[in-house]
Amino acid sequence: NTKGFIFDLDGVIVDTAKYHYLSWKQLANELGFDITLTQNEQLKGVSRVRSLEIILGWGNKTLSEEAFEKYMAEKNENYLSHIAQMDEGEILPDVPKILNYLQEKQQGIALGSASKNARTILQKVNLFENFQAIADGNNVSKAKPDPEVFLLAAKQLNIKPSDCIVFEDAVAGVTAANAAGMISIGIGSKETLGHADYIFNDFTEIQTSFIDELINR
Ligand code: B16
Ligand code: MG
Repeated sequence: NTKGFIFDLDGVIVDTAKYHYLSWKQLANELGFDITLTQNEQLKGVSRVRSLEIILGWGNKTLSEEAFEKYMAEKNENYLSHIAQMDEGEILPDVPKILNYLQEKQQGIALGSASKNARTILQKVNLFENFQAIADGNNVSKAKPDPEVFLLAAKQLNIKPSDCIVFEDAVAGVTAANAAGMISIGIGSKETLGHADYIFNDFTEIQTSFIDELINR
């Protein structure tokens, strides 16, 4: 029995949301306003372009196309300077345990992330080799909640969508997984991820017996 297990990156494998926040905050400050951690929640799983659009809305700012591109590049440069400092210590608890278990059980393992920096981050935390397929912000045109990124991951694994399971921390990500016809597993709180098929606070709550159930269903 081979299933496809698709992992979101930010908020599931590593907590890069804090670095995205620092970089967006700096940019907002340059433009003369601030953004809060609560506002940052709304940027999770959202593409870089869409994030800047949302932030500009909060600050009541409009930018020329040229300035928009400049700020996007500047944000990413700043973000990459944080990423450069990352190592294996930033992998979220029990993620390696689950990845190793899936590998042992010869399951398909893929990444389904909105980030264009996904490969770099996986390499930094030394998990690149654990993934058979990577669908990320570089190979999709429609962002989550569109299911494109997860459907692409399934295709790369050569496993049909109904045999795939998605781990997601973002509202838009769970919606995307559901729209793809996959089993959705929310990593986070019941309040925000109530539309997921299963919800856990983090991977320490996921038993290997549960993984077995998913494999054999
Ligand atoms: P980048 P995920 C998403 O990653 C982040 O949650 C979101 O905050 C970010 O804007 C997006 O990636 C794009 O990232 O600027 O690196 O291309 O959760 O889908 O893994
Ligand atoms: Mg995420």
